[in-house]
Amino acid sequence: MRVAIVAGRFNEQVTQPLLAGAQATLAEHAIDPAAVPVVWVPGAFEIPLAAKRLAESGTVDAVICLGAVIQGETAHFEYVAGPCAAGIAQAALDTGVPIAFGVLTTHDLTQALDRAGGAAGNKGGEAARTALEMVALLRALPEAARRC
Ligand code: INI
Repeated sequence: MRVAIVAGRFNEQVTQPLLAGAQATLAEHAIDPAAVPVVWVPGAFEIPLAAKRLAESGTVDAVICLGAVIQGETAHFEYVAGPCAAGIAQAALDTGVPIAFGVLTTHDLTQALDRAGGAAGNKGGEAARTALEMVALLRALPEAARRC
């Protein structure tokens, strides 16, 4: 299983623990995190393009995207979070490669930290699990369809 991670540097105090969560989950599934490339981009807005490049490179079975978009006092949040989510979904559909959405969109930093290894778990780990599940699912689909 060849996996790559794209992570946003913006709100790095959140994205670093998301990355640790994703790497821990990969290790639990016998994937050596040291062999998994981590591509850092400036912020969540840049994640879809990097994820798409990786997905279309033919070198990975799945991409895990990690970011943290935290609502501020301006509308910037909406202009970053929406395109990030839509871009990741589009990249997966365009390439046929599973791209997991481990990008937090929260009202404040506390909510984000809660979901990056705090009280509400680690969404980076969840995104890694999702990526692995989707790879297995897509591999099994042709056989499942033949049996229909
Ligand atoms: N990027 C984030 O990843 N999270 C944010 O909360 C955020 N806010 O709020 O501004 C953010 N902005 C930067 C953006 O992702 C781009 O890097 C920037 O606009 C340059 O294209």
